[in-house]
Amino acid sequence: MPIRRILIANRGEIALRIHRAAHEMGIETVAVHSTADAEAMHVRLADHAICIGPPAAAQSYLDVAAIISAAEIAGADAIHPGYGFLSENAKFAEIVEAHDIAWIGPKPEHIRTMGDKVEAKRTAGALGLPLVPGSDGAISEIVEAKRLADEIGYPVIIKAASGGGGRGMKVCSSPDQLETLIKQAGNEAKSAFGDDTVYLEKYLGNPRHIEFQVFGDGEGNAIHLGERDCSLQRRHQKVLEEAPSPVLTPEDRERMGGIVSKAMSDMGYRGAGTIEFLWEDGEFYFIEMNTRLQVEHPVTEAITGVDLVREQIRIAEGKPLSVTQDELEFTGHAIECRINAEDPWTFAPSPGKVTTYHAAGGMHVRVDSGLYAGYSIPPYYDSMIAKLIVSGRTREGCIMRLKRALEEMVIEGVKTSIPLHEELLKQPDFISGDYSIKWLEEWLAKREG
Ligand code: MV4
Repeated sequence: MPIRRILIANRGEIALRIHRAAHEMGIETVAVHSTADAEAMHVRLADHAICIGPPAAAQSYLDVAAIISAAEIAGADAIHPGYGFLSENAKFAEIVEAHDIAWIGPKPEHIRTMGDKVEAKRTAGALGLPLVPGSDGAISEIVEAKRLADEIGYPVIIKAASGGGGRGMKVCSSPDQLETLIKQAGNEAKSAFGDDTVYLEKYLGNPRHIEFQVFGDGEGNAIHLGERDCSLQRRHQKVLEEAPSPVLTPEDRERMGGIVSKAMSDMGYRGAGTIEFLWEDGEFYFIEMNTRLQVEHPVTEAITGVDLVREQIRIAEGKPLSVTQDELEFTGHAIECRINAEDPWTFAPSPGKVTTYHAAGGMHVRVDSGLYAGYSIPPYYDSMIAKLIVSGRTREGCIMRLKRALEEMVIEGVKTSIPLHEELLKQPDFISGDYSIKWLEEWLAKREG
């Protein structure tokens, strides 16, 4: 069924990103917004706008009844959830579909499976993805956990089944701490997620975070769009992402890409997904799957030429994938810098009025942002205010262009992470591509000291 009017259940740059894809397809858009976002760019550009509540996300962007009502009132025939908020809420996806509104996202059952990290791992294993050695499912008995940890060797990591994104993890380096840490992890998981289920894995000391972008049509056809290296993170927040990963060969990509697309084909996956791996000593280990579009999707768009949001919308319309694996080519290199309204060194949030705004431009430079001069960044939401995505034929050329583009960006009135990115690009370890998930925090600690 062709889609005619999409309700965008999100805000900021991703709401704008979805609006742009929709308009390029001749589809109308409906923005929903909190009272704090009345002056936001996504509200200004959309064909229709509905205020759905007060600033607190729980009473606006997370309010299922308010969003469904807005869709009915506006006559939207589809909902795109963006990332965050309700994007990985299986119940919401079911409610949308029960209202005969097209859900621009994966099948609810797949969202649910991947949201439970124990179920996700079991499913991934059954589909042939390589796993981190660890417990086969949840830990039920301490003695069992002890035996397993002895077998795989310390250190081990205890993770919450409902966690994800690094929340509720405990590293354990000796048998005498194991029982305490399992109980602690269980208690913390119970109060944070209402679920005390935990599982155990071998702790990888110095891995990279490499994720594969996948797409399925829900009928057994699936492709991969290569990987992104997202190892540069601080407190589980990605800072800079690149594609391809500096450490993979085309053969590695083809081999892992083949494995992930076969897995998605076998499960009948629909829409966009990201399969996250830790990569250490040349081996991949599945950790989680995200059943949504990701913040860093533009680096994949830059090296493949595929509009991922357009692809999501086409699939929700019941159309086939617009490219075959054989037609896909990975060309050049792309890097994304996340620009946050925060102090570049203390990371303290810096909301407020943007007095001057000038976006970088030029060849192979893309800025995804809802900023404009005079806009007031509200204090209630995520601090990411812009993404700068630069591409080039080589990684070296891409880094040079990124430096130039960062020089051009002007955001005044609030503090931003631009100076952090400028310093980061000068670091020899970044330039050589020699960094793991630990590198950024170690570098920041050294700068302070
Ligand atoms: C791990 C790990 C080491 N060993 N699992 C953090 C977020 C969640 N997605 C999984 N995470 C990790 N799982 C094992 N067996 C280290 C991390 C981790 C991490 C992973 C990706 C990117 C940044 C990270 C920062 C700290 C820890």
